[in-house]
Amino acid sequence: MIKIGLVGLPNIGKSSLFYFFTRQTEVLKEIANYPFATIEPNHGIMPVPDFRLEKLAQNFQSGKITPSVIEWVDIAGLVKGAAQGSGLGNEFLSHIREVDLICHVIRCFAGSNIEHVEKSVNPLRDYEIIQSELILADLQQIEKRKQKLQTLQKKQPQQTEEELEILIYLEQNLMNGSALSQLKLTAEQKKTIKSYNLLTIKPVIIIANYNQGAEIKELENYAKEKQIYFFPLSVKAENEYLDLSVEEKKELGIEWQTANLGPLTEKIKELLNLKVFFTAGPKETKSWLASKEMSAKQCAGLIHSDIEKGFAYVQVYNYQDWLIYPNEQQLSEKGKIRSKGSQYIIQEGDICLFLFSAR
Ligand SMILES: Nc1nc2c(ncn2[C@@H]2O[C@H](COP(=O)(O)OP(=O)(O)O)[C@@H](O)[C@H]2O)c(=O)[nH]1
Ligand SMILES: [Mg+2]
Repeated sequence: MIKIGLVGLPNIGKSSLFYFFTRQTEVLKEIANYPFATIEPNHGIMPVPDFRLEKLAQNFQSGKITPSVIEWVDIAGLVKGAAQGSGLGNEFLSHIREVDLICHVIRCFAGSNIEHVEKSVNPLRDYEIIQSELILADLQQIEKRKQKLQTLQKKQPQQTEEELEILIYLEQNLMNGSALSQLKLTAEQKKTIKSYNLLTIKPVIIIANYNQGAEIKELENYAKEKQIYFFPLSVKAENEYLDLSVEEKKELGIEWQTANLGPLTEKIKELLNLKVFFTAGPKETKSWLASKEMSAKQCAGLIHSDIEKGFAYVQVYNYQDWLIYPNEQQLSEKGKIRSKGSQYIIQEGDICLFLFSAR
């Protein structure tokens, strides 16, 4: 399952955001106005919104709708000096190593009643504090590997040379303050450095926790310049009005406080190179998240290992075609239903029926 880590300073709304995404009530006791209310990471899942799912389920009169899910990880706050171990920094940084994508959560809301570890609200400064700690942690990791290779160098000069060159290249960029995700690395280079489990190589998004009137422009412009996806959200208000409908919110004049998670999850899909395919029928309509390059047989394995093992073929048509020819007879007449073998690469929006022999 795809894991996304909520990363930021202490006491800025990470656990509140985790609750908004996952509705996991156990975290409520950790939403508190003091730093480090969260120590152990919280894990929870969120359904990926997809308007196509509802439409398909209606068509098939499905008894059940099951959206695909992603996992959010609420990680303890980092402080200045985390990479040197301040505030249990090393432990918290190690929790970030386990996620696929880093979601920087930045406090933009004003209000002196909520303690700020840096004593003032300054979104861009806070982002840079966290980013520096991630860069420092990567530099340490690279230094360790370099030392190891340098001792090996005398014995195996050829094997170590190429890797050392990559390490020096990464090191230089980190020392200039660049995250490794900003570099264009070849597939070969990526493979070499995969085992170091670096932090700044992970894709990044920013969530600005703001309220009405909060100053977010500077951070937003910075994100734009660096081509980092920027998503403003008013976490506290969202949680307060969680159960209100849009109409009820309109009556209260707070309809602006409904975050549309569609664009956010679309961006996550794009950054992690994911696609969605569907299985649909009267019993259940489901959406599935898979890596873009996954074949029909591999996708079948996401559903059940037996379907992968006994894979015969997949009967497939695409959602876009279904919109134009909304029943199987028309689809079939137009040649839009195809039978594909195990190596077929499932496409975004494919509606699949996997056929397999039970063994
Ligand atoms: N005024 C205001 N307070 C917030 C907002 N988001 C979170 N808080 C408060 O900030 C404190 C810390 O929130 P929490 O979610 O525990 O932050 P974490 O330490 O980053 O996990 C709690 O008292 C929250 O109620 C917000 O958007 N506005
Ligand atoms: Mg917390």
